[in-house]
Amino acid sequence: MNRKIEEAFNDQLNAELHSAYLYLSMAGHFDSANLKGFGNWMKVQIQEEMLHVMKFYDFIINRGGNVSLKPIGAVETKWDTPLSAFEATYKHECYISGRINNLMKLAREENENAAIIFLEWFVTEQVEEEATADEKVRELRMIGDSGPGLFILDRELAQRVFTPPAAGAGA
Ligand code: OFO
Repeated sequence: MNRKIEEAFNDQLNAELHSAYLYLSMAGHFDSANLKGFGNWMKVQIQEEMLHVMKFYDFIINRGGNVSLKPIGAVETKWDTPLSAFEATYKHECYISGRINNLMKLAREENENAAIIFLEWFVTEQVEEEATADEKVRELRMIGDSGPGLFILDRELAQRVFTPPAAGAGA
């Protein structure tokens, strides 16, 4: 496997684990505040992130590389409001999108076609990741300080379920 790609993909695997860790922290924050719907939304997000982790894992292995795990960076544990947590989520997803774009740039420079095709799935996925978080930010801004509004949104977020991609999609 191209060594630069191997190293960069291992770093991204770590970043995806870090994302899961961040959302686990947010899930705990919401669940202990009795906002179980918000907690559920974050738990589904963890599953999304673990899917991303395993996609990088499989690609590295399939290309004959080595998976090398590094420590996962610390994450925040408290947010002042649900809005601030979702603003942080949106910001984080924009950061991850930037990382994916950098990986794409590297793959093009290294003329690694398999990596380019693999990363295309992530480019599309990040559009959805950003949009989903931004939608919640906008809803929470609309709700403002409304307790009933928060209650209704919490019920709605309790309905979120993890939907794995169809077999073969982006594999
Ligand atoms: Fe893996 O997309 Fe979010 O972080």
